[in-house]
Amino acid sequence: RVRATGHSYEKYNNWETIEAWTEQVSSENPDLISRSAIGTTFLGNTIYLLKVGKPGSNKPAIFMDCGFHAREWISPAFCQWFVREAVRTYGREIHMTEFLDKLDFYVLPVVNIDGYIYTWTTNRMWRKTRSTNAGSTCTGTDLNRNFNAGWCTIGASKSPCDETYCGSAAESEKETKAVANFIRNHLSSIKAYLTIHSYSQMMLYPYSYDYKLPKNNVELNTLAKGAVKELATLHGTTYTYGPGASTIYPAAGGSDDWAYDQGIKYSFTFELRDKGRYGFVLPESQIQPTCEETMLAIKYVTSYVLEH
Ligand code: ING
Ligand code: ZN
Repeated sequence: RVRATGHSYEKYNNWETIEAWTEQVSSENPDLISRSAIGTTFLGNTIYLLKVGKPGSNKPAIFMDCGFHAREWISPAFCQWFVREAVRTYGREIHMTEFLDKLDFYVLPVVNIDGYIYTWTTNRMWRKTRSTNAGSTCTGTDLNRNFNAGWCTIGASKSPCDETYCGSAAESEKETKAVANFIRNHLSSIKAYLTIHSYSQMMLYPYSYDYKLPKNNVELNTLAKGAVKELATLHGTTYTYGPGASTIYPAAGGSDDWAYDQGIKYSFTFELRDKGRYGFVLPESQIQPTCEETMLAIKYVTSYVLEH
């Protein structure tokens, strides 16, 4: 059993600590943050969502999730960092102030909570959920193969023992359902969908389930190019960018493709540091530089979305 310890933005926090943090950061910043629950996981953990922004009517929104894949610890660390930067710089930094006045960020700190806990207690390299599979002794579904976007047609497995198991059906997982239902219910306000993974330093946009290109592919390419250029200004970290299928690998059932096909025209998967030296086990000393540079890219995208 993992003990609750003090929260730190420069360390990896276990779920107990992150859960307590969601309560604390929202109660300490009631003018900027409200916490809700959008569902529960297979093992009964609560999936929290933080709405970050100044209250207003008919505000547009940007949805960002972290922790789809259990072992990608830098991802939840970034969502926590982002929320701290939002509350720390609101009223002090002109861009963040404008963002939070004009739009809301929906930040989901950890989607795959059960898997995340398992990486702390049992297997640091676990990727999938921890749901059981009928007729198999193997556990888990890959949440980023479980969305209804060319579901299980390419780059995904129908075998529950595989790392990219797509599940028994699209949205078979409670975690997928929770995210998809929330987004479906807020489609009129959500202008951008951002999902944070690691590793490989890439900024990906649709499609991954097919080699076809999205309608606004030229716009997405230009936006990604600008965002990764901005990211690199801080520490020289280089990102590649492009459509998922041709930039990383073809893979169906991903959340960014699904969000795009729901009509969210700015949909990106970020693959944070590094390029493989440490891989998923990125040292804690890299949390700060990684999060700071990633903030620049997210803020770049946010400025663009506000202008369009
Ligand atoms: N990479 C993603 C994965 O789920 C991806 C790449 C992005 C696939 C978008 C499909 C759609 O495999 C990691 N590191 O998880
Ligand atoms: Zn991932």
